[in-house]
Amino acid sequence: MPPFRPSLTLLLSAALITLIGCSEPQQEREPEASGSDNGVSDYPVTWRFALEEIEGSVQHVYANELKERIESISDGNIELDVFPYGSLGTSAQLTELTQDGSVHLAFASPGHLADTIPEVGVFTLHFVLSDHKEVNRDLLASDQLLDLFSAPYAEHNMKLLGFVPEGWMVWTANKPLRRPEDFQGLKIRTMTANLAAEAYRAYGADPQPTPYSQVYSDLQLQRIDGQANPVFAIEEMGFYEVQSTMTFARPAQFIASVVSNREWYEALPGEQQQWLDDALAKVAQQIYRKQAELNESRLLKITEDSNISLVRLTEEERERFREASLSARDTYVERAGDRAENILNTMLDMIATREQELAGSDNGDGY
Ligand code: 6CS
Repeated sequence: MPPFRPSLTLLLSAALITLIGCSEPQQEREPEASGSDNGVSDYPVTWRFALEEIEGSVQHVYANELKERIESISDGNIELDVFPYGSLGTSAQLTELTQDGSVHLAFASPGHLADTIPEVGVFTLHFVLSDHKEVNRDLLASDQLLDLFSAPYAEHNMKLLGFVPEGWMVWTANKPLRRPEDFQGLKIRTMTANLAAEAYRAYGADPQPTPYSQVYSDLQLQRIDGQANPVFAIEEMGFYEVQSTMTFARPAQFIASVVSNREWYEALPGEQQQWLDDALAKVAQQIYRKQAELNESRLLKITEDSNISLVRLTEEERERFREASLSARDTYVERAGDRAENILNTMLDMIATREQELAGSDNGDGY
């Protein structure tokens, strides 16, 4: 049994009321000061960091690493309070809490966030990223990529602090999904943003946008036929218990963004902003390896604990999905506009250029 079950509504409501009750009303509220007016801070200061995933997840590993680093760099002057999924709210609620300053830092996954910031829907498209590990790692860590997204986030009162790779999306269902035709009419759970459904609509599926906390029960009750998530999440959320097959097609990596309230970040005293930036940079260097290790060990656990079938698509099979996926790019551009088109084209150029530079080097991205 996974350590989490989805009946969270009461728990979430209570926690939200407590947290919001601590804040002033949104319209009258200044961003919470982290130091005094004269630049001298009253230490220690506590920052709240909200996660979209439960304890043991990639986001939790990231947050613990950040906590250790920030508390050490600041010599204990900053304390980071980490709130795993289930303690504050759904992804959409966490974004609201960040925008109004109730939490200082949070994860915001594009599959949910694209209803607020349509441009991030690019990360829900299939076959955009490379099969080459270094290409993806360099892309996600690049300032050029962050610059492309900083204005869209800022317009929604969020500061984009980084993109975090969490592993390839793996499809689970009660049958193998080897061809786009296998998706015909399939009720596949997607993350809640409208754009997140488009990649699967392109295969003829019947997407079912659903909050993360509801996926297990919807699979169990067969209200949905399948879902997509990285391996570590399939393990810790127990999805493998209620599905017969995992199909590995490497259509997209699960990419999360780390954000803060923009006004809060900009009002941070200089030394605190520096500590945060330094700690984020250190964690960014480690997380790619850590998520890969976590995904590998969780796959082992799934295969030890169950008889689930693992289906790995051939390159020919993947190519059929790639071709079928391309129409979703047009929908993305139509819905998200010119800035989104520029983002997609720039990313494709950056990936192609880096792939050429690394041509011939054997660096497949297993996870
Ligand atoms: O599928 C989801 O909704 C979630 N999956 C992961 C791996 N992280 C957060 C997200 O909300």
